Amino acid sequence: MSIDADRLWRRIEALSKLTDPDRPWTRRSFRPRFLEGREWLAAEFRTAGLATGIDAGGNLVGRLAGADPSLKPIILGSHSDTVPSGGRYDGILGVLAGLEVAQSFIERGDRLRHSLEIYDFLAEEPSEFGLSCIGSRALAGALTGAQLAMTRPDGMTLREGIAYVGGRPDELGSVRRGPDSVAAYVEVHIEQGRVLENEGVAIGVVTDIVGIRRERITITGRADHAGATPMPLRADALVGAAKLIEAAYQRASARSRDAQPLVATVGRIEVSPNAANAVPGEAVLILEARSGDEAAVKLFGETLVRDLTPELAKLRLHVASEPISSVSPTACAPAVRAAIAQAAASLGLSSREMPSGAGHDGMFVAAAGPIGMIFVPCRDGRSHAPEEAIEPHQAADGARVLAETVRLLDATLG
Ligand code: HGY
Ligand code: MN
Ligand code: MN
Repeated sequence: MSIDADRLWRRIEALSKLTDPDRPWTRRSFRPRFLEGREWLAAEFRTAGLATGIDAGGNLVGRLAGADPSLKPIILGSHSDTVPSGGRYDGILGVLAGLEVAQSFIERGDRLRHSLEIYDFLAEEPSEFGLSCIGSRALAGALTGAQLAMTRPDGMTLREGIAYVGGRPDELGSVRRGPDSVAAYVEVHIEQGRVLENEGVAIGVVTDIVGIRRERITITGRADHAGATPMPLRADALVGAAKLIEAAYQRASARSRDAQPLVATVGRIEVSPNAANAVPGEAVLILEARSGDEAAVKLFGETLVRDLTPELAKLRLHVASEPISSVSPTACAPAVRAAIAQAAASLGLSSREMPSGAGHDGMFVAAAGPIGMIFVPCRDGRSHAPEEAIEPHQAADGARVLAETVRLLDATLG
């Protein structure tokens, strides 16, 4: 099953040019640049011969009808939105590899039994509304009214955001795929870590996706004059935040050799008044914990805040936490894993099983059917950074394994 590796790489390069020029590579969901990327993608989907449209959840979907309409679809895809100053391949590779596979089947005249659907899922990265995986949550029927009412700093609600990208938030029921309604979902993604590159292995067969919990922690002190306020009288919220961040770092580091390590990150913090000559009165940070150990993820933030509260109280600080999102660890299906491993072997590519420390849309698509993920190495494991890089042959390897996996699943699945 051949694919056109040059066309795949040309498309990756072309999409990466649609970026905020001052922050390569940036295409934030629900922003004009994202819509530019969507317009380009939809045109490529149509050129490839796919019946293309935006579903009510704001996902771009290209569909190739199968020979047996009674069968459930095989879904491919990923996401085209990025983190700020992110990479050119995180998500983009999966959407364009899916497109390449579909187009290759069409050009070869290979009629699959199952229909093939290629998704660009809306807003897989944490959006300005605070929530990630918007489009795949919609597919799983997992978007709540409270989430649709979430706002971003300019006041737009997520409901309005979905409409802005062409979705129909009042018709989300039409997007939902019930349990066992999808034959299989397979996503190609860069590893975003160093294992494959360090071991010189071409393909990662993902076993499971870690659980992820995000919460907003607000530390409240008192804004004061930075010069006239003696140290013993201060209630400096940023000092409290620093203690909490350090404790989170130490506690997670102590677990880095566990069978199921836990990682914790505070990647986002807002300080007010945020002035060089004012004692910070408030610090709002987003704490994220991830692990294959669901209980550990659930408890991490809770115990951290509980344990730090007395120490922060001595600094005249109050600390409160509110949950933002929580996703359980997600297993990849043995049948899909086996097909990926068989596909890699038939192409003479080395492979190894491995967990995903990154989150993906498959966490939600799993509600509708069996999922699998194909990892390819990325240079020095870098991702969510402009340095993110892969080689053309690695993109081609991922697409070839995807094509062969689709062929195997199409032949074996009911
Ligand atoms: O955050 C993640 O793990 C993914 O890259 N969105
Ligand atoms: Mn990402
Ligand atoms: Mn991604």
